[in-house]
Amino acid sequence: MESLSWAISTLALIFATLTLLSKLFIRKSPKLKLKFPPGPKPWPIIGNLNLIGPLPHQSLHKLSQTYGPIMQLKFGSYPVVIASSPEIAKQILRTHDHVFASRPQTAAGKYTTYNYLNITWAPHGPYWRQGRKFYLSELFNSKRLDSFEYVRVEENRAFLSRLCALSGKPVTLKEHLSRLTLSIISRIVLGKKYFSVSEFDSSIVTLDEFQEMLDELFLLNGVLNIGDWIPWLDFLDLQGYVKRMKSLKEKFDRFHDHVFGEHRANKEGVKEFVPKDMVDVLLKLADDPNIEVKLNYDSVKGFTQDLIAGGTDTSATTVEWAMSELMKQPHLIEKATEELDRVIGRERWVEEKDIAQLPYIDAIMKETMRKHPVAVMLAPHLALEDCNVEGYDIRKGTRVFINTWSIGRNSSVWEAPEEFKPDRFLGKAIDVKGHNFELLPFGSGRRMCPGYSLGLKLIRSSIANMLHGFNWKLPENMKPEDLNMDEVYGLATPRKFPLVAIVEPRLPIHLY
Ligand code: HEM
Ligand SMILES: *[C@@H]1O[C@H](CO)[C@@H](O)[C@H](O)[C@H]1NC(C)=O
Ligand SMILES: CC(=O)N[C@H]1CO[C@H](CO)[C@@H](O)[C@@H]1O
Repeated sequence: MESLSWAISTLALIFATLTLLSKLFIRKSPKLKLKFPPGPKPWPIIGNLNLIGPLPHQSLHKLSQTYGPIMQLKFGSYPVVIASSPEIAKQILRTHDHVFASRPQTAAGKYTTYNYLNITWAPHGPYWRQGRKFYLSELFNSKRLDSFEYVRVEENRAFLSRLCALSGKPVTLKEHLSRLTLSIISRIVLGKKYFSVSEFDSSIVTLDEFQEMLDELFLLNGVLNIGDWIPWLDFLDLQGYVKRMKSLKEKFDRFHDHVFGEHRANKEGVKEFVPKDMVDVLLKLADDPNIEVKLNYDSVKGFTQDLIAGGTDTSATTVEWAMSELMKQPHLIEKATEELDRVIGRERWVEEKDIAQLPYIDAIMKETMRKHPVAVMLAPHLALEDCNVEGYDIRKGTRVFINTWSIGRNSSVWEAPEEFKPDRFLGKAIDVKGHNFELLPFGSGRRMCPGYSLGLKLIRSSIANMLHGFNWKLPENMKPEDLNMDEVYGLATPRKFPLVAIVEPRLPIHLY
């Protein structure tokens, strides 16, 4: 301890001397005066990282109360701009969309996503543009999504039966929701589940192992890795994240090689091969000599991984938040089931085509996305050139975050923002598709989530059927006010304490 504080005071002394000397001897070169967004004064080396707690979006939310809806901080060596009002978000994601369409290159992008060969972390350019086009035209077109409706129906039924089998006992909902979304996404993307749930069937991974890989992927993509912000410390890998990223990449490599091997084998010798899942589509594109930017094997891995990672945790986390908020206010569940009984009746499950007739379910989903956007600050954007936003200069290379969590809690934007009130959306034309900048769960503009329509389908039908199929109770001697709503930060921001609930079937038992 002694020697540490001695070292620090020596460093401080040297630093003070150097600053003084530089003030005396280095004359500032005459420069055009730039006006940066307001923000706290940065320290050397760490910048403002000392102000960022374990929940960065909340720390930044508090800072925005002092510095306003557009502020500039320094994370290590890099300037970072935080937008926290709908007006500034619109400036960045619509007015100057083309300027902010890139992503910073982080260790997570480099190690966990095949050297940025994927879409989420790909910089703006022909590769990304083409990838985005594949996503929208080949993978997420409504015909293809509709063709997978049977997968969503089958997996939802299996999920509801598993819950029913556990009625009367406390269940950790998130485990079941993750298995549901992972099963659906795996079947749509990979053609089958590729993970085993019992020790008797042999698959390349077990469900638990696969879930662990995905949790690790999410964690490592959300962490503040020091080397990304203070490059000359990168080689030390102080937090050990880079080591974990490399080991995770090896696991995913083995998984993808196995999956692609099977897909190639199924295709072997088949004339007029018809793609059955998204990996088939991607491998077909990779074999196509006529496309603008050639896709290689690694790119297909990157795409596949993006699809699996982007789709599973996001949807499961949102549904867990929705159920938690509802269980805090049981009268909201009554209102939802009244609608379900009236529109659907008790003799069948809710189908995707019914959703348009269920405005209250839709309102519950939107209210959940307002209060608990899973990507609290979207994914980082990067300024490709100098730009002026609302009179402030933002330099090329600045990283930009849109704090949607903060926008959702701003009382000038939302009445009583702390309250969970789905009714606020009834009869309002606010959507979640990037047109209303006060509600941006999927972002907006060129970098907006390409999987939003699938995400919405997954979330709406699971919320609707969970409410339709079961009565929901908290475990014995737990009251709604005891339900803790703390968050943990990551690429998705889930509950700190998983929701545990007790279900009882509400529909005739032959339906389960
Ligand atoms: C509740 C569900 C979901 C939410 C809340 C969500 C949210 C988001 C957000 C906020 C972004 C970043 C937008 C930005 O940077 O401005 C994003 C990007 C992305 N999402 Fe989603 N997402 C969801 C579901 C999905 C699904 C189902 C998939 C695919 C199967 C998916 C794939 C992606 C991909 C590939 C990107 C990167 C796009 C790019 O950089 O161009 N997401 N998502
Ligand atoms: C809240 O929203 C209003 C209206 O968009 C905006 O002017 C204000 O700066 C926001 N507050 C913060 C703390 O960002
Ligand atoms: C960073 C980046 O965009 N890297 C590569 C993405 O993939 C294409 C095609 O493989 C490369 O040309 C890019 O350099």
